[in-house]
Amino acid sequence: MKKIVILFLVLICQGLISQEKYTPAKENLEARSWFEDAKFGMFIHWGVYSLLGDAEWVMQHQDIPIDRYELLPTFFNPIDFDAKEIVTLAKEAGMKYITITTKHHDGFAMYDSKVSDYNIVAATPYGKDIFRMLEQECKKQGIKLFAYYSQLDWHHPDYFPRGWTGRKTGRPETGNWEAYLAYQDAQIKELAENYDIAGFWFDGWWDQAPHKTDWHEAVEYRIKGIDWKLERTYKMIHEVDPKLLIGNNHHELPIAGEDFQMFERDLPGKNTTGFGGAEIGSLPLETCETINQSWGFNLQDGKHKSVKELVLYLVKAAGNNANFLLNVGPMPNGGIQEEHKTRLRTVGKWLQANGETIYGTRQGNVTVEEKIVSTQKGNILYLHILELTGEEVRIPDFDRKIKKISFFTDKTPVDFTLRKGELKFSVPENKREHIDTIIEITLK
Ligand code: FHN
Repeated sequence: MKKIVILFLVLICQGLISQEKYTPAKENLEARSWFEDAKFGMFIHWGVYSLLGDAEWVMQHQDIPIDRYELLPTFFNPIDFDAKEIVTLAKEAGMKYITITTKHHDGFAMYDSKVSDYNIVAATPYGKDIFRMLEQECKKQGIKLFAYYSQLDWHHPDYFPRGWTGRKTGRPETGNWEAYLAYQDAQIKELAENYDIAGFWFDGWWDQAPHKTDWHEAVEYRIKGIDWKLERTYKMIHEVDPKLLIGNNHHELPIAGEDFQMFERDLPGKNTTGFGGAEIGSLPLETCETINQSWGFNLQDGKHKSVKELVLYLVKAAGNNANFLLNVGPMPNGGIQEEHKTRLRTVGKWLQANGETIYGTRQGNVTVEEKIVSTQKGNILYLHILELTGEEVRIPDFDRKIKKISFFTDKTPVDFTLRKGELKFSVPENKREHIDTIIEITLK
């Protein structure tokens, strides 16, 4: 009992148990349904860390102190960055939105921040606002733009008490947490006010969460009063613009003020990463993944996923009611690796042919392990057969009434039986698709 009370107090301190009610505005609800229809977005992790070719955690992984890390902006000059090319690539891939790091854990802003000079315009020889360029290009090409913002900050002196990362970056031994929150909120406010964005993708909350292996210390730690005041931040954002969608990668159930729930490197509810497994709430869902193994540019990482793996992830995400946010980490010159470009374009070709079974759908109610997932739009149910052993497909507990069934690709009819709740049909060799054999079921 005592443990439960402590946990409750801790969750209140962390702002994870909602104390206020949040009623989303009409335009917010409309934005949510746009989001759920969109299904596929491009995640971009880009910052001065790309110069070191060791991904976005390099400051922590190489224990780089702030005064050395601050040299990076002085020679960050991504002359090949081309907003038009990136947005065009996203469109070719069939993506409907882009979410880019406006500030990652290193604290460096990739937009023209008036709150701090530690940003791409004021502190680099490049001197241009890549976020603004993307915003304008997105508008031209009809793509929405989201701002990733890391609440965790390895650079700011007032980020104190420290969390469990960035302990060796040389921040002072004291600090004013409220001052840090004021700084953070001022940056978030300028992003909300000055850029035409669709919403925020927050990250880093977990830095102040209990260390997974040291629960007791962590409880004390939280009770000492580390409070992100998330609801205050969310309220401020929705006051600027009620339609802005807010998601926070805290790996917990959403709290009041949030508009979508995200999962990282896992389908909703799964926990292959060790930090997933959050309960699935009632908000729109999204899951994100990398093309190779890294978010930020990593020179040594050549383990690129195949087109098949990427499409399967997208289809499974849709079958689990989630959008898929697929990451690229631009190189220090602003360009995107060839291997990623070709994969994205090929995924886009698959979507050109099969997008009808993905965009604008919601999860169908049929799944068979991870071998078959389903999506649904109106009275059309799409069965995505992702793994087939033998010709025969049997689906138990099928409780819908069927008008007709056909192969999605060529609309030829499928012979089937539906007896005692078991749907049975065959997929001959010549009808099998390499990635996903789609069966279109018109329901009565
Ligand atoms: O630490 C970050 C990581 O660098 C990356 O931004 C991912 C994206 O989901 N989120 C954090 C880890 O949860």
